[in-house]
Parts: sequence; C-alpha cells; structure tokens
Amino acid sequence: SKRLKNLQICRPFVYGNMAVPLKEDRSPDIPPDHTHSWTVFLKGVNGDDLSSFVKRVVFKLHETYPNSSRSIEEPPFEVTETGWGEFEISIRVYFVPEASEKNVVMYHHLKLHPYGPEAEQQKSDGATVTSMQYDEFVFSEPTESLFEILTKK
Ligand code: SLL
Repeated sequence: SKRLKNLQICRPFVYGNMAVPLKEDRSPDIPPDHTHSWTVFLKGVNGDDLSSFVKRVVFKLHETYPNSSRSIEEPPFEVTETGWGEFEISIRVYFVPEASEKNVVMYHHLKLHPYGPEAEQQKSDGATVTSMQYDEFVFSEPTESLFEILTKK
C-alpha cells in the first residue's frame, strides 16, 4: 500500500532476560549441570500488545540448545529454558506483511549471574536477576495500512 511521506511513527518496547538459580527441589528432567532457569523476552512497554504489528519473533540461542532457533508467533514473545552458561541471544523481529518493513535484530547478552555491589546479597537470597533494555521501533514513511494499525483504538 501507499507510503505516508514526511511521517515517522515509533513504538517502544523492552527486551532482555530474567534468571533464577535452580533450587534443590528441581525437576528430575533438568540436566544436573544446569544451574539456572531463565526467560528471554520481547514485550511492549506498560503491557502494550505488540502483536498487531509484530508477526513473529525468532530467538536464536546458543548451539548447545536443541532447536536453537525458536520462533514465537504470538504473545508472549518469550522463551524459557534452563542452562549453565551466559551467551549472546539474537532476537529477530518480523513485522506483519501490511507493514512492508524489513525485519530487525537485537542482540542480548543472557545474564545469569549478579555482579556489582548487591551481588553477594542477591546470590545468598537466590534472587531473580534481570537484564533488560528499552528501545523503539521507528517506522519512517509507514504504509497506510501500518499507520492504521498503529493508530487505531
Ligand atoms: C560459556 N560461552 O562457556 C558460553 C557458552 C552455553 C550455555 C554458554 C546449554 C544447556 C544445555 C547451556 O547452558 N549453554 O546443554 O541444554 O559460558
């Protein structure tokens, strides 16, 4: 569809991960060398639903994971796993066809271990570690259909 000239429209989002150390009562299905459970995610800000313009999100995990490329087609756009190590995850976002936008990719370093001033306390509490980033999708000269999708309601 036609593109709207001299117009730019942005949508904020956050991406990152949460991680918790596995406890003694871990499921027997979890390999013994795994130390943490974690979730990597991409989501809207303040509970905003991205699925009106995001068609799918592909999380590319470390090759040590089976089916390391995980395609998520509906919200929540996230992957939960267990493991032992930190690594870089690529997060590739595909937009709905009406948008005629190229996919975009972000890189996130999976964080399992707390560090810094609160690290020792967090470790002994078995507290959740969070690492996330704010970003914005910027659509320059969006198609009319994308503009409609982003501005309705
Ligand atoms: C490291 N460079 O050595 C990193 C690699 C890979 C982590 C970390 C796999 C779990 C599984 C897992 O945790 N990989 O085998 O299912 O720290």
